[in-house]
Amino acid sequence: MPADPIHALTRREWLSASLLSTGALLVGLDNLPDSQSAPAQSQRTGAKLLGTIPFLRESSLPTETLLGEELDGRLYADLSKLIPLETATASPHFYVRTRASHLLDQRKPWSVRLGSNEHAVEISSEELQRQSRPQGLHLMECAGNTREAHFGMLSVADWTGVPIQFLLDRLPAADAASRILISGFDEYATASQTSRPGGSWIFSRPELVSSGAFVATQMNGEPLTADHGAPLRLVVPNWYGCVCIKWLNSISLVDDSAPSTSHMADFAFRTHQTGSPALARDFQPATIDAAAMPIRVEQWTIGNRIQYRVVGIVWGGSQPVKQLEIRFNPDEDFVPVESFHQTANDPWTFWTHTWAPAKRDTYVIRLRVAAPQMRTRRLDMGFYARTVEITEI
Ligand SMILES: Nc1nc2c(c(=O)[nH]1)N[C@H]1C(S)=C(S)[C@@H](COP(=O)(O)O)O[C@H]1N2
Ligand SMILES: [Mo]
Repeated sequence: MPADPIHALTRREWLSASLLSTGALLVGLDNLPDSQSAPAQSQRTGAKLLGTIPFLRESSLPTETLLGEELDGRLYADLSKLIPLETATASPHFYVRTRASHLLDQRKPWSVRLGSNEHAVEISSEELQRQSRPQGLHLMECAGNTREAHFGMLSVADWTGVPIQFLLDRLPAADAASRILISGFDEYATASQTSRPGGSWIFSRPELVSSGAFVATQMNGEPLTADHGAPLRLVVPNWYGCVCIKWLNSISLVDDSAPSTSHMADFAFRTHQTGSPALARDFQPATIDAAAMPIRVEQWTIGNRIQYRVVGIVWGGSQPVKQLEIRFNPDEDFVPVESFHQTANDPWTFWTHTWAPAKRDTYVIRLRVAAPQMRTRRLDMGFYARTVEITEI
């Protein structure tokens, strides 16, 4: 029997056991060769998955359930079910922040107005469908992705759409105008308890183009759903979701002294601006810093020994993280995450860490990136720390 049986599990043994425990069996089986015969218990090492330990101090709000309507509508993804074989979130489980307005008529033809004055032109959603190409897997995270939401305002989709340059090239020229205002349909039948209507953001042209922004027509090979912005939405890889304007209906030029939109003001704090800049040009790009969190703590048994395995994700930033460190409670030291290798910062990367808690206790699990030059503002403030209570060791 190996000294550290959980660690000695092959990747496939661990995956099959995790699949069984997370109820992801059905979605996972297709991708997992001969997993039908794979046991929740490893015959080779005798390690057996008992279940997962819930995170404490979060909320009792359900995940994967549509809550509320229109501007207050939400759906929190269930990150605890993620398995490394599935890089994209199934569309019905992709988080929702703001549901479609009851005033939106999905049957009417849709177009995007390019420009704002008498020279404005319209481009139809059919034309954009025709121009659409695969844009790859990209992660989206709401800037207001909180503990309350089990940090489930974070998902990945395989997108199809049209690079933003295609639309910028068709914008009628406007004197002295240097910034780009992108807006969506935002009229609602009911008043919101939490948000102001007005999904729009102002970008500089280089920011938009260099981020790889595109107008999405499909996610995961299907047309966008109403709640995800049908028929058209903006996607800006590596920027917070608040800039990914849904129900996109207008792109226009504004001048360099254009005031910030109300939507920008609402998200100023959550996108780490200094105060709430009055002018759009004083906004820093709303990019996502490198971040990491545990998504599940698995409890295993081998013979009469209990062991734990922490499973997590890393995302955001502008380049891959080389070394990730984990700490269980402030009085312990950060140690390198045992199994972690990141080759691309978008969409997300899975990591695992075997853990033998020294005593029965409540533990706060924190991650940090071992690279002082990398900006990790949310990790630094413990934003994604998660708490578990260990009652068996
Ligand atoms: N028109 C419009 N677009 C919008 C919003 C909005 O309120 N109105 N919310 C934004 C926010 S805050 C986020 S996080 C993303 C969420 O996209 P999703 O619901 O498809 O996950 O949409 C963005 N696009
Ligand atoms: Mo958001």
